[in-house]
Amino acid sequence: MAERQQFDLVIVGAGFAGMYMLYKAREMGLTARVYEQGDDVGGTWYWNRYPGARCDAESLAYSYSFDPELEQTWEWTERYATQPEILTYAQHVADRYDLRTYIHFNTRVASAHYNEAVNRWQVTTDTGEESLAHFLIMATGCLSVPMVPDIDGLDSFEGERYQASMWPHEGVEFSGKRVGVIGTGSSAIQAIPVIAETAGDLTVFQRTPNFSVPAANASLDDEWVDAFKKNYREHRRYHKLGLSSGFGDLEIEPRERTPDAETSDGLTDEAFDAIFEKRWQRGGAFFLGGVADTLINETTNRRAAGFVHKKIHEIVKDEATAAALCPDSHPIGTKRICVDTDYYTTFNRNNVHLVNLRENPIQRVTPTGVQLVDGHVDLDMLVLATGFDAMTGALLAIDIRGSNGQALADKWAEGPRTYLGLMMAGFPNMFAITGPGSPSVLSNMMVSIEQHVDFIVDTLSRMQAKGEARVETSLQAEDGWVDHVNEVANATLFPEGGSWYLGANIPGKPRVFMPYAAGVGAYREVCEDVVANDWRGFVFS
Ligand code: NA7
Repeated sequence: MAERQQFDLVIVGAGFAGMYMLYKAREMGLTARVYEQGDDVGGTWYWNRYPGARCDAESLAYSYSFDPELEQTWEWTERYATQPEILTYAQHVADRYDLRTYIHFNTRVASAHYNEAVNRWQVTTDTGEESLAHFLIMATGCLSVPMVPDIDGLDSFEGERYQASMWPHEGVEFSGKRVGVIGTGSSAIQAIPVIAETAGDLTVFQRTPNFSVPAANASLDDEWVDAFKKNYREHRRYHKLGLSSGFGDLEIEPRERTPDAETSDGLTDEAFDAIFEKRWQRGGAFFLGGVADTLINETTNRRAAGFVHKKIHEIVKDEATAAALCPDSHPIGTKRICVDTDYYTTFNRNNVHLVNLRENPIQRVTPTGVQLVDGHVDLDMLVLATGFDAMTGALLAIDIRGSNGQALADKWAEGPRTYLGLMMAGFPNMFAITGPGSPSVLSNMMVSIEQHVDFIVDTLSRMQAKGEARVETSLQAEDGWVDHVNEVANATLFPEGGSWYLGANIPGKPRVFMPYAAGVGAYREVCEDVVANDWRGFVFS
């Protein structure tokens, strides 16, 4: 057996979570090793290089806040940053803080077993490395395990085949080709308009239509950015504390993003539409926040959905295509709302066709295309934009065992259970960054990542100060938190969405609403209260 290297921390993943954790660990004088599957930093922004990939949170908000100098000197060029620009930013951060020295790339963690006798995590990798870590930090991302659909004959396809989230680094040529895209989630909705520009012919295979709102993306104006940056600290404060789930604010003056109305009750159709029209024009996922109870009140939700349906019918010329693009099987916002550039108008192009799989399902993929119940679509290229095994997929892909050899997969057989999304009872000294049970994917991930890392750092500092060697959460605290997360979710329309938030996109995955739906401000208050009460729910020894 190879000699085990010893570290204070082993961090799994070198995306934005792993990089910030590493930075803070170094600042504390701790030894750390990061293992990363890719050959560079960036996590989700390293892998997701499909055409049109960009963030759906605004660039000035979707960035680290920990170093005021970094945020002042880095220059974003567009309201919503493209994947290449975000990746360049991640690389810049790695260089600026000299992080690469501590990261082993092209290395996948295979197992992590807690050894009670020595109070250490034994970590093994697919490259044969073995290490012993006092703390294990899972920075594995919420959307990092691609979902490959179980469609008959998929492997028989003889044309080019790509998964949106595993896009080739050298790029892909569409011109003149007959391209098929399966899926109409955020990835597809970003990719379809770009592919359509050069493809000879594009067929979109849609099972469930999604709600999408215009991004109103634009180049950032230098003067505007300078004015915004004068108040950057104050903007960040709103992102962290506000109702806005940590997303950005287009305006120069920092302020809380508030809804235009508390409820749709008593609003005339004209007044209701005026609220949403303003937000439609302004662009972005803020659209949904027009009326405060959109995700709670069925009537408000139905009216907001109706507004988008009207927009789709106004934009898409072919009546049958417009009708097929209108989502009618889930409340708006209960699947992640998409933010697009020219998605609906793309269906007015002569080279773009929509196949409504609900009426004409896929029977199988053939060597030359897709066989539908009614007809065969000949293809040169097939793009799978079919999503991810979200939130738990990456954690469960590693053989993680806690006290008494308990496997995380067994503990989570009925769905994920955590305290605050940070720790799991029976898994001492192991933290998950943006784990299930925290705001994570319902928030600006940067805000949530920084908050979790800061919480972990505070916990480690406390342990250093008190000479404590082990921290875990109690079953009681975990049970209470799981009940609370469910209670919050059940007070909303989210559970009706049939989304990946619930695990509903993965056959056999337990249906549990995984993120914490109370918002980043409320969640931060809970965490601060936990710390103020001597880390209530955590047990130190
Ligand atoms: P999503 O949002 O999970 O979308 C996946 C899409 O793929 C969705 O339209 C699915 O339809 C479709 N899908 C999945 N399996 C199939 C099969 N077998 N046949 C036809 N269609 C299928 O993933 P994205 O990557 O777009 O976005 C994920 C997040 O990344 C996004 O929210 C942003 O946060 C970034 P379904 O709805 O299941 O009928």
